[in-house]
Amino acid sequence: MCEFNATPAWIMLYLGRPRYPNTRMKKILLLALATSFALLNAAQAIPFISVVRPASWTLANQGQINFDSSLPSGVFISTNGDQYTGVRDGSLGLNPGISAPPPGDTSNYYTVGAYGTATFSFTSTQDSLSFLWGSIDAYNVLQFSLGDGPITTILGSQIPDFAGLQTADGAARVTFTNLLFDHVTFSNSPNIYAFEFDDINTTAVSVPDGGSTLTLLGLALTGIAVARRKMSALVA
Ligand SMILES: [Ca+2]
Ligand SMILES: [Ca+2]
Repeated sequence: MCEFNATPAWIMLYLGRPRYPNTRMKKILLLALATSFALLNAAQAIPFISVVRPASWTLANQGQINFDSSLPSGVFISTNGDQYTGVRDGSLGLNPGISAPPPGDTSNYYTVGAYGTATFSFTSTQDSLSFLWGSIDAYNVLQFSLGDGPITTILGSQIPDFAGLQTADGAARVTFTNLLFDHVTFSNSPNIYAFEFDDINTTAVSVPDGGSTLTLLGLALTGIAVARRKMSALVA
């Protein structure tokens, strides 16, 4: 298993640039910025990525979303593209130049073709995504977003131990955590074939007030208001 956590460069650059001569004011600004970053970090989804390659796969009807049975409640798929984007029977084997079933997968799997996208939407906010990604291609694109909020994009080439193979060594169960999202889009960039996957699991966030976005927004606004009050007290 490997783990990876991206570090946003912008905050490091900002922290390295003293813009205010007043040391106390600068500390408060940095504290406010760090607080905002901590709040936004959860919303913007800087995910941890774990990769597992088991010795063998058991796939038929595995996972909450497996393309062999109906979608669970609260999950919707919207797709566009040509006829090569959608569910494919793994027992048909390789579709040359179009798609390859994940190694050992003779059940239905999903493939996104050229100029295709598949968006999985959830009626509740999720905080993890796990699926069999095979074969992982450098140009496969995964986009997470929460409401109309920021989008986090992960490329196949960013997956630890990326191999670019259609063998078992090129597939993996990939799990993303440390993020919040309510829809995730699978696509390719540039627009070529193929992003194949199966056996999707997610976990839902439990939010008592029914809206994590509103909760995070409220916390962020509160943090900013506190920081502004402290700044006003300083200059008064
Ligand atoms: Ca399946
Ligand atoms: Ca592939």
